[in-house]
Amino acid sequence: MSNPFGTVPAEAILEGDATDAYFERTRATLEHAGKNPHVVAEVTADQFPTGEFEVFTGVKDVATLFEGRAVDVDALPDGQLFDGGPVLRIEGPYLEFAALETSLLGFLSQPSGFATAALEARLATPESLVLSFGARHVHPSIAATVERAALLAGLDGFSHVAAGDIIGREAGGTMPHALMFCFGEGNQAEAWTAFDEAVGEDVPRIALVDTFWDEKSESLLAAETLGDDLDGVRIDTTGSRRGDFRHIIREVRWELDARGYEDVDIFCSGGLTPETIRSLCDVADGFGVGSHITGADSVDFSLDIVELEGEPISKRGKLSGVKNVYRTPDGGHHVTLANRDGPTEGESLLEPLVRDGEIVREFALAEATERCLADAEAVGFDQ
Ligand code: PCP
Repeated sequence: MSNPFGTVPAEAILEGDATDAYFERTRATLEHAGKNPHVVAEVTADQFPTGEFEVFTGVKDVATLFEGRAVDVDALPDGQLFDGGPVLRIEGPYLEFAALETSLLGFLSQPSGFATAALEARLATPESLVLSFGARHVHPSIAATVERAALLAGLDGFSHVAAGDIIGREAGGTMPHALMFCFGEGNQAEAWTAFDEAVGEDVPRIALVDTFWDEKSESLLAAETLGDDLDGVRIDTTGSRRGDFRHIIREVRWELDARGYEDVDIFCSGGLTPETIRSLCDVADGFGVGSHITGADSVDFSLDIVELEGEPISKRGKLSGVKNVYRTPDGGHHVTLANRDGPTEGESLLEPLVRDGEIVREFALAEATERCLADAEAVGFDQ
């Protein structure tokens, strides 16, 4: 299949060609020496619990990567939080998976970063509508990865259409500034009326009200134009014009209320962070969040061999031996050697993912979201 955008095709990932060159040298060297040791390797970000929790996701893609490989893989459940110790464990002949390390870590690192940032936005305002608007900031080939991570962390919706097809949820959205430009300054009412006439009834009537005039004027015009049909206004005031954004929103609310438009909601977008969301959530009804999620740091996962032919081994600074991780009722995350007892009442978190090349887990997004939000509460996820 042609690949006009220069992205690495799925076939190359599955075949292990999406790898770092030194793994190819490793294969050549081990084959030359007649070695292919039986190992256990673990993926970790931090060895010991740090108290700084992050969301684990990307595991569905990892399962696909390992399907058909003669290895066993255990991993945290999708959406589980962690702050140290292994999140994933592989056991088998090293050459069965050596070349997969690069893709394996990539499948986990970036989505886990997206989901952690999305959880921060979610918990900044648990009761408000929060939507993922950031697909435009990433390569389109990973838009569904962004949107799935956002939903996993409990966001209410997302904007990217093709991502929706992949995830099985419909994308949401109303109008960009481009639509307003096409009608021109002074013709905002015409634009909103045409929108109201053109789009399906299931699409909320949210008028974009910061394009040409001040937010108060355009909001009142939208309310007068669409009347009871208007569900809300969106304010995306650019940073250079923002001044006191909270004051602008309160002023719009006041003026809408003063004219009887109490049912018109106010939505905000543009450069929002958990901090700004927290500062606005008592005056705005919903938020579109993009760059806070898409600009999240990837989780710094690495893969290390911890057991060689049944004997513990490790690089300096890493912990040898096969480990288990546990969640205790007080929200603790505990790391122990797998051949020792875990903490009293500890729930063991690593679960079978692949057994001798067969995927032995199902991946339901709703279940992962429920787990993520419950675990965030259990561990006291600190934004
Ligand atoms: C919104 C905003 C940001 C987009 C969404 C993502 O776009 O202006 O560019 O939010 P972020 O700042 O959190 O990443 P629209 O107002 O829909 O964009 P446009 O001006 O292109 O119409």
